[in-house]
Amino acid sequence: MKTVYSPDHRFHFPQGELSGGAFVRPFECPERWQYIVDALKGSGYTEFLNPDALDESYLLNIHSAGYLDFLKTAWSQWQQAGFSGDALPTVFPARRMQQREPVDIDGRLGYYAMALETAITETTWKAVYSSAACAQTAARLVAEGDACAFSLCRPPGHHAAYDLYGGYCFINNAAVAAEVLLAAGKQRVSILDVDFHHGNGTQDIFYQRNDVQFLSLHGEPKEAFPHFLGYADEIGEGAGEGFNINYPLPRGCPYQQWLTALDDALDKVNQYDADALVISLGVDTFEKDPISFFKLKQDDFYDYGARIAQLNKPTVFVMEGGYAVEEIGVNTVNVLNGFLK
Ligand code: 7XA
Ligand code: ZN
Repeated sequence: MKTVYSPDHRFHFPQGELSGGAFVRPFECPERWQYIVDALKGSGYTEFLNPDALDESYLLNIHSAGYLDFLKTAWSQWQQAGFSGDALPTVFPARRMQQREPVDIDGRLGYYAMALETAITETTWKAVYSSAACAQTAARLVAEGDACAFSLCRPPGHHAAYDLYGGYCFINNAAVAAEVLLAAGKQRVSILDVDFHHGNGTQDIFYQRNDVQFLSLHGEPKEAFPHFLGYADEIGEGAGEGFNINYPLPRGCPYQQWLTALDDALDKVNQYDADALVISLGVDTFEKDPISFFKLKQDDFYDYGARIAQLNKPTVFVMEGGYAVEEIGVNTVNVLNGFLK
């Protein structure tokens, strides 16, 4: 399996994140990438490549033009407004308020944000661009005949919706991969999201479509971020009805219970007859993850990687979350090793 990665991920590293009332070092930090690379190399992976230049037309299929313009210009507008720290939203278009894009940068940040832990820095766009480019190239490899590929995306993407950023995400990398596969001739792509958090952005982007099936196993929204999406009764709309499948799972969820949901999701991918698979691979389901509440152990990652392989579909793995930093490499590589066994 080839890994597509970029050193440009380092261009995104905000000064801090608001968490539990304190401004803390971001959980989504650059060492995550290095631990994964080290674990891949330590486990015998030898094929690493940098991404092709990003074809931005893929982005316009999944994000609004206004949102993309915002991501590219937010920092300079923030700086021109006289601010020097990282750009963070402070005001949101909440219930009974207008959903119109303001001109002022404070207003624009709140208009496009779904949460305020995610800062934009001077060089964030460079990292975001490289992350999406990794997903594009990994999907190209699979579209051209590789059985599988791993896109080591950083920052992650599955919370990024049509016109919203947050949860450490800006461009939806899994959606980029799906679009590349469809453009290359695949008819039906399943995106299986095994990150602890609901992939609200991916759901949003494909909610009315039937060429992409979205399945997500995640902490139930009553208790877990992103809180406002991810319920089982969200099944898709219009042409997309029946193609969005959520598995909200309780606090303390052990592997056997998680696996029951996974097996059901794998059956549904088969019923859909997907001709390609994108895995939104977050390993924050790990029992020691500092911001999540499932109980998966290191060996469980290997086991479920092997189960995903039984689908026997061309597969693109796209990195999402995982914050038990010292174990993130082992857990990620366990999934890939299980898949390749
Ligand atoms: O999959 N998504 C993540 O791992 C990011 C979750 C962000 C949680 C922030 C809670 N304040
Ligand atoms: Zn997550």
